[in-house]
Amino acid sequence: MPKLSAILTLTTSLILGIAGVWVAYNVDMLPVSASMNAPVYDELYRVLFIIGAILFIGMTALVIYSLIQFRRRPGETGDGVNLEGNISLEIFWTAVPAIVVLFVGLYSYDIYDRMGGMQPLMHDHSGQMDNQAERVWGGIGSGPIESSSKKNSSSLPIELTAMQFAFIFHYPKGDIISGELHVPVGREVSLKMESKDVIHAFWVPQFRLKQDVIPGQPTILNFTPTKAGNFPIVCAELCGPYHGGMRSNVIVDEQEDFDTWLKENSKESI
Ligand SMILES: [Cu+2]
Repeated sequence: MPKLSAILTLTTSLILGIAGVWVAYNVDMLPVSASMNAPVYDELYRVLFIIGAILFIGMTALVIYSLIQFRRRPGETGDGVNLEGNISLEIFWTAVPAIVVLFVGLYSYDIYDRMGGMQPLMHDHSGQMDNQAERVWGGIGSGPIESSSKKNSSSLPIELTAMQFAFIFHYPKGDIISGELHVPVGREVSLKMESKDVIHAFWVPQFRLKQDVIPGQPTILNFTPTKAGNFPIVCAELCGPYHGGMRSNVIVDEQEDFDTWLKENSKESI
């Protein structure tokens, strides 16, 4: 016959687990997901939310229970019970957080890798461009525009210059300069980013993407938008007194609308 306390612990854990999962699947605090990268990020977020919800509900319930159960009763004036410690309890509450933190660490690494975070941003240690960067960016800036458009690449190359306090986008194809980022839906964009002054950060919450923009060291950020719409670009690095106003927009268009925009703004067509 199992002890009553064991049954109680098991039942409480089960209820807590179910409550945690329910909260994580029913409380939606994230903005719409608009890039191929977003579902991967959201998966990690959900797992962290489950763990957080279990801890929050469990601890709050325990605090409320203790407040009521162990309150001072009328007439009680003595000290509390003298507790000497409990070795197995110490081991248990050290091991459980250790396992949870280790799991979260390894799982986050896996998610970051699946999001492409472990690929070199542009150059490897010897200063060479990695294959993908070379494929997209190899011919740009060093030759006529035709040579880049002929390259067998499906990525759309766009250059981003960040400065206090603006984002400027340059499209090598068509030589377009824009204060807003226009991209077609469903096509990979390769953003080559460099800062003119201090460190800024390119952040689009709906894409679940945030990447530092660094002076003197170009970084490449690849992403594929999956939803047409207008999303904010926010500078996420405190970069000076007007950092809070350093914002822009990314306009994700259907392919035809994007082609029209490209044609209307292209210097080559004039
Ligand atoms: Cu900034």
